Amino acid sequence: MRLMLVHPSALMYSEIFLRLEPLGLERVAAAAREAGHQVRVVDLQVLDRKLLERELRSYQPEALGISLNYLANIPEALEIAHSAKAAAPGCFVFFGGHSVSFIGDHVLEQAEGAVDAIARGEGETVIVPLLDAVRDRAAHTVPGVVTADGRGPAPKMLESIDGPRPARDLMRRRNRYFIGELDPCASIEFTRGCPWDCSFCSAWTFYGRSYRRAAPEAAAEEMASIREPNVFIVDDVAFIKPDHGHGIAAELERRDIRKRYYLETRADVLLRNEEVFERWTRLGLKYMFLGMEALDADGLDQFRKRISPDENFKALETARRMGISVAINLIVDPGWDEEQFRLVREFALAVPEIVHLTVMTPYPGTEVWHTEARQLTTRDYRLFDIQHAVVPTRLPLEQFYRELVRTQAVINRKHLGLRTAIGAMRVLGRNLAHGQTNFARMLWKFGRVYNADRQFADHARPVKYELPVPERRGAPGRKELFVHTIGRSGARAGQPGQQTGQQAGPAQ
Ligand code: B12
Ligand code: SF4
Repeated sequence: MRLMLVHPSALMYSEIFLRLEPLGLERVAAAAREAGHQVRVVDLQVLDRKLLERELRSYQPEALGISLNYLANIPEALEIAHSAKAAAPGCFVFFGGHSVSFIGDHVLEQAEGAVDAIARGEGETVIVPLLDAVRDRAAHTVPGVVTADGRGPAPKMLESIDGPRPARDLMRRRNRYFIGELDPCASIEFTRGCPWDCSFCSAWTFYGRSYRRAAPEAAAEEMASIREPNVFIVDDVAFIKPDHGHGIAAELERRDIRKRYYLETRADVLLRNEEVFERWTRLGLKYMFLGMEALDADGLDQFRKRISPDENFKALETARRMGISVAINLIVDPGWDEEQFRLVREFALAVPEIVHLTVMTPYPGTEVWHTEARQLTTRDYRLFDIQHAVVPTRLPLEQFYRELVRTQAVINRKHLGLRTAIGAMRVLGRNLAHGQTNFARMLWKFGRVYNADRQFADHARPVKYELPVPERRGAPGRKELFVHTIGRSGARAGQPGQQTGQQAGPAQ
């Protein structure tokens, strides 16, 4: 079958720091291709919409799948679905990915016939049975699939995440993927799932609290096949299990692979597994993102981070000692007043790390979606990008954005101070010499993107598509939130106290 897979545009507020290859979509593409289908991928983060429209007409896909990891992309995906139906009559249109898996029925209804199915859960297991079923008009019988005619059984999980290897060769303009000065940058996955259960996050609910690891040899083989000199490790929490981190490191050392790496992890994992991270600095680990979320114990408890401020600060010292550059995330509560913003500015100026701010946002699939007592002030999908306030702010909304942008600007100025600017110029020179312009554009775009008036004005745009109304009813049972429940051998659900223990699957 002629299959086209599309990733929507990048979200404006993140594009300035990064733009990365859509690894999930590449794996779906690989699974379909391995089964003999003809596959074309269009990533709108790096290709323009006109090209997509042209290719819909010339390629005439028999099936079109759109990746929806992000709620904010849903309106764009619905528009594409409508134009695909017009440009390629008879084309079977389906959506898949993280966010849409939690609200499949609602999105199907909104599409008014332009979307034939939503594929919930992991894409590698659903894509081939779905394409086979399209021919027999039996999509509604496939595990994980929701259609207007009914829904199939629960989605299936992969036995092992070792394959299929992402179809990176199908991506065009790969040189446009970057994160900060890691330009160009590829992505790789070593583990899938997260055993913690933070109240604002859906990473754990999607995978039913399971956690799987790639075999070290398979991970190293994949790394060896990556051409880019920089790699983003997409795991939710990197190197939870020290033996796994060491195992991959040993395989990379054996193959003499050196790249520059960026990863995300937790402070307690870093403190517990210092030697692993130390070994990875020798392999090229340069940047690390730590989701600190809050500076005080109350805030951390509220998010159920299961960590103390003390551990967070110790982890920063450890990373500094290892020479790793750290970005810290803090969650801004819409209830903040000027004083709380001031305290964060003070903190951001006092530490050498880059402080990144995200606004507390209840999402479908998270616990806070059900427990947040404050009413949503908007259900416009486009504002659910954790850079907008979607529950009432204590400060008038416009002033809230001024404080937010002012705080981001202070942080930005700190990092573009004279010393940093000289460092940046060096990197810039190196990248430009290799024809890489992403990092240069990022430095230039900051002021245009982070703009309080613009953020405030985003709330006044006409709204065509809205999120469902949250069902407010106190903390739901955990399994009610899960997309995948553990119905396969291997991955199993974790317990809060055993974050490091639930390794499973054939990869061990
Ligand atoms: C890596 C990552 C990123 C990367 C790469 C994103 C990219 N271009 O793909 C970067 C750093 C760029 C990123 C940025 C952001 N991210 Co992010 N990200 C992740 C993370 C940690 C892993 C995603 C991943 O690559 N997994 C590995 C691959 C193999 O899995 P996958 O992408 O999920 O794909 C599988 C399925 O979803 C499905 N699938 C995917 N696409 C399709 C398509 C079809 C047709 C089908 C059938 C199936 C299918 O099959 C795939 C294989 O099993 C997830 C958390 C998570 N664990 O899912 C958050 C997550 C998706 N991100 C999130 C957020 C909030 C953001 C930001 C908005 C944060 C910000 N403000 O800076 C930005 C927005 C980026 C943008 N769109 O422009 C939220 C999503 C919230 C929401 N409900 O919308 C998540 C869930 C994290 C969280 N804690 O809540 N992110
Ligand atoms: S540790 Fe990170 S990925 Fe895991 S549930 Fe908490 S915020 Fe989500």
